[in-house]
Amino acid sequence: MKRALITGITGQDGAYLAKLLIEKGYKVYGTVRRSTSEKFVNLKYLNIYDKIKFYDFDLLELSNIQNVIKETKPHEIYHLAAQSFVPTSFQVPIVTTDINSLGTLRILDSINSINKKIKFYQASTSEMFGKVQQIPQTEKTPFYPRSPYGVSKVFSHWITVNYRESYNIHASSGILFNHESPLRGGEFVTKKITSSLTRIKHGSKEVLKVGNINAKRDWGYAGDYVYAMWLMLQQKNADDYVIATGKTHSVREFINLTLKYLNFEYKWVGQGMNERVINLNSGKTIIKIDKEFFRPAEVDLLIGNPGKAKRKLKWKPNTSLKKLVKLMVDYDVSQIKKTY
Ligand code: NAP
Ligand code: F7E
Repeated sequence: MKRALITGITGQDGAYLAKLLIEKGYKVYGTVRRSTSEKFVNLKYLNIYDKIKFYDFDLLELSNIQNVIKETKPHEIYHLAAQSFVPTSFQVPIVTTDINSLGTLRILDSINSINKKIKFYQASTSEMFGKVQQIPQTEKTPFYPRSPYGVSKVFSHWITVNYRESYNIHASSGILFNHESPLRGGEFVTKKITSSLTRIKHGSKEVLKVGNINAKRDWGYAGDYVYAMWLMLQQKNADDYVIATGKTHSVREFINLTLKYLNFEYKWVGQGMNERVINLNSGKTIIKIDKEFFRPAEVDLLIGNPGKAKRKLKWKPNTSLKKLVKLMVDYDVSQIKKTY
């Protein structure tokens, strides 16, 4: 039986990847940072909580990382844990760097000293492209990160390449573009939009406040993307791959798709910081622009070319943005119905 260790199993990707690996017959071990509040919502939602063995773990603690690897003896490590929210990385850049950059190095160095045969997946990101130097972005596009998060991931990306080339470790880096799902963290823009507009549709008086609605992202579905992670570790040779849909849409377009799916009659009015959305049935403003949600430096446009993954991994995205919106809103509606 193959053993896989997933760091960050309580996050969005950790949950979908754990489900995939369990279905493939793996014994799955998951790392968890202690906290006083409930952490297992995603794993319980996917009905896999009792199939996973959990280990206390923090990327800041080298001996803890080494002990978990020694105890679980994994064939594959999927390193998904990170401080992954870009705005937070501007607030806590040093902690972000320690977790994301040095945390990755701590794992790679542990693999190198404990068992070089362990295969390693690094969760790299399109945020490394930042102020894009080429459209669309490929594995060869130069990086120009625009946040401490992006910079921290450039380090973890290159240290993965370096350990692969220096010590012959099967270490692959997936340069994943934004991917979303019903289990996406609540502060990311897609989930913030679908959950808030769903509540408003069901009677909430709140106003959805957003930042730069003209930013464009290449959004895919997390369920499709974790399959690419697994494929990377099944290849004879480790390598780096862009995982993306090849299509880009603005935050404004994502809002429009959500409003339409929820059957709102609405109108955009005003301009710039005064732009807003009015619900034509109630006459009330339901979406506003708020400067609080703008970033010190923005990534304006991301669009990936997944050609290499298509050719070499035989991977392709299967979920359109419209379908993704449907998946997310349907889940948000089911949560509201469960509450009342
Ligand atoms: P996520 O939902 O934010 O999950 C992050 C996970 O990391 C959580 O389980 C979190 O645990 C854990 N973690 C954070 N700090 C830690 C620490 N110091 N020690 C141990 N665990 C820690 O992220 P995701 O969306 O699933 O993304 C997975 C990975 O892919 C991340 O590395 C992210 O940077 C990267 N990525 C994501 C995307 C995307 O669009 N989703 C795209 C490209 C790359 P807690 O539950 O304790 O917070
Ligand atoms: O922002 C704009 C915001 O926070 C997307 C992480 O998983 O994907 C994610 O990073 C865009 C940005 O994701 C709001 O300015 C407007 O341009 O959903 P996000 P992200 O920053 O792209 C990458 C690939 C990762 O690796 C990261 O870990 O939306 N935006 N208004 C807003 N963003 C947020 N969060 N909230 C708003 O109100």
